Amino acid sequence: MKGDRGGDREHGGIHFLCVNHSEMYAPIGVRIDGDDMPVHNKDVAAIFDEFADLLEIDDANPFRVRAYRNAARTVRSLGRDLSEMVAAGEDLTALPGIGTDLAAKAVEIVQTGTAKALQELQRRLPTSLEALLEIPGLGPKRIKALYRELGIKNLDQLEAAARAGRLEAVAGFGMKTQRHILDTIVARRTAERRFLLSTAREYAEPLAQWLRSTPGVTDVVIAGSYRRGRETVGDLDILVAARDPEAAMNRLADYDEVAQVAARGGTRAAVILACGIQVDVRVVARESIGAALHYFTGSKAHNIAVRRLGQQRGLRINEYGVYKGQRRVAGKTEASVFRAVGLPYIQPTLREDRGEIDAARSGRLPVLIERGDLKGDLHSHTAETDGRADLRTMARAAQAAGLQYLAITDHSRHLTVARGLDERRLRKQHESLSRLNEELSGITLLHGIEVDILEDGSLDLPASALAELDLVVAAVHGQFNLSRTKQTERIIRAMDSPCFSILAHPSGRLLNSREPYDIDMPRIIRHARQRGCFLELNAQPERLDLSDTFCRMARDEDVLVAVNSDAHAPGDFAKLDYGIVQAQRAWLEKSDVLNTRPLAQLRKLLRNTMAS
Ligand code: DGT
Ligand code: CA
Ligand code: CA
Repeated sequence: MKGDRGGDREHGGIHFLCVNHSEMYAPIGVRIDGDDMPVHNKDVAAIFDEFADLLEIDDANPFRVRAYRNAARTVRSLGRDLSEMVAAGEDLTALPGIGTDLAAKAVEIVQTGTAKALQELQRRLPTSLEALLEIPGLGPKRIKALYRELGIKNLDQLEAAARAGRLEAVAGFGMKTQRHILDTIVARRTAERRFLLSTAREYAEPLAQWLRSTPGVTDVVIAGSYRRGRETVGDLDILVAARDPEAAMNRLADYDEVAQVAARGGTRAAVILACGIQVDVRVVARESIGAALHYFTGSKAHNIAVRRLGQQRGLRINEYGVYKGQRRVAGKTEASVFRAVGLPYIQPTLREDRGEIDAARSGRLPVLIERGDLKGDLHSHTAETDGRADLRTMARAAQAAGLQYLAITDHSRHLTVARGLDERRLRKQHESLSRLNEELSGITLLHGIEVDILEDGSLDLPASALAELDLVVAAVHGQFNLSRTKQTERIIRAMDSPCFSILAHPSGRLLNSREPYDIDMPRIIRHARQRGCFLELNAQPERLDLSDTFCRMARDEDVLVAVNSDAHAPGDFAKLDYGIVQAQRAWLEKSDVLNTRPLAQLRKLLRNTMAS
């Protein structure tokens, strides 16, 4: 914010929300015939995935199915705009896994928003089948079985069949699966729709940039839960400081991706973007932007607590300013609002009424970790398993992201879908990695593994093989539905293995699609402290696991947290930003995070987790 230099910049702010991403996210100029919506990489990838799903339901050749899935992954992690490449006439077959046929389809999708072959497939199969794919545990194979054997074509029929107990008759479906499917359908129906922070960002930043380019607009800030860095966002709240509100409103209505103007007044509007996100826009006068920003950043609970403090001082606080009687005493900057109630500036990531006001009052606000504090990353993959790039490329990308060390932690053999490593391949990787380390300067590779925690809590590789490594990252990748006791015991037993450094994505949740598994997380956190091992905060925007509350619990129990990218591609180190925002929401300081340690110190801490 230009007008608020005394505000979040000075105090650190949320790193990624302050960076100017206009180049990366500027709206693109490609137009679809008869429609004005640009096609994003995400849309192309979704169509490739849809191809794969439908082909699989249709019993197509598995190699064809896999080709589409690989293409979807390539497009998703491309890091460049496919539509720009098409517009520039670049050769798409140069991309990994994209042959002539897929390249032609990609061009067709970019230019028309769809593919003829897909429409043919859709005509052949009931389209409502696709909605079934949204139910966790229902893959194309099972959907095919339901369709062929019970004639189930849509969610309603699936729900009815599950209620009547008819699913059990189909091979591969037990009572538990049936119960699970029913629960999920009901939960979906009632859950309000929220968007991942990363998805919100993809749409919010170009819109903000668009509004910024309106003559007379001096400031545009995305407030609300987005600015607080919540893992999911219900809607976007954008504040615009402008001389001419009317011009700003017209500009908003002209935006490419506005699908519907739900409400419009002189200084406020609510629009719905094509992707389904609602955006509330408010135009405010420049002198009250601070007060508006504080108000619309929230959270509501935080606002109420601040207002109460104001009342004790005889102050009235609203979105226009802070008032003593008729006189306005603050509101030009956010910092001035806090000052008026006797508080230092509180960063947006802390504003949840979770103790930040007391901490501010007594001068005990945490000095929050920032992206620049990270010295390394302790969880990443290469093409040896399910990553996209080789050791050297990943090392260079980590270095370019400002890191000094990177742990390579590919999957272990049990995870066959990822071509997990057995002892022999692990040893071979160790040799390549050691050789590469001699050659590299400015970045050091550590050798680890993301080893599967098996159902009984043992690790997927023997201690003798693991003991050769610098660290062991361990994770649950299956049997998500064990009872709470069994699941908790499983993880605790794993932690007690001779080599166990970090528990990766501890709850297993996938935001908006998979619930965390049922475990006693406080007990796991306490056990980690006794064992002297660490917990991960996985920075993938659909994981952000540990959650902010458990992450804060780990801090309170003195368990160091590793903020890891879980990178599968060179571009993935950018995701560390999301992990940092989540860490801030958990009140973490630099000293609470394992991978802020210089390499020598880190090695010592890791060595203590490994059998000697
Ligand atoms: P969301 O959209 O569900 O992810 O969460 P928020 O926090 O963005 O909530 P939203 O969009 O309903 O409102 C944006 C901000 O406006 C909210 O964080 C605080 C402020 N606000 C909204 N309603 C009230 C209210 O009734 N009282 C106060 N004090 N503030 C409010
Ligand atoms: Ca909101
Ligand atoms: Ca709102």
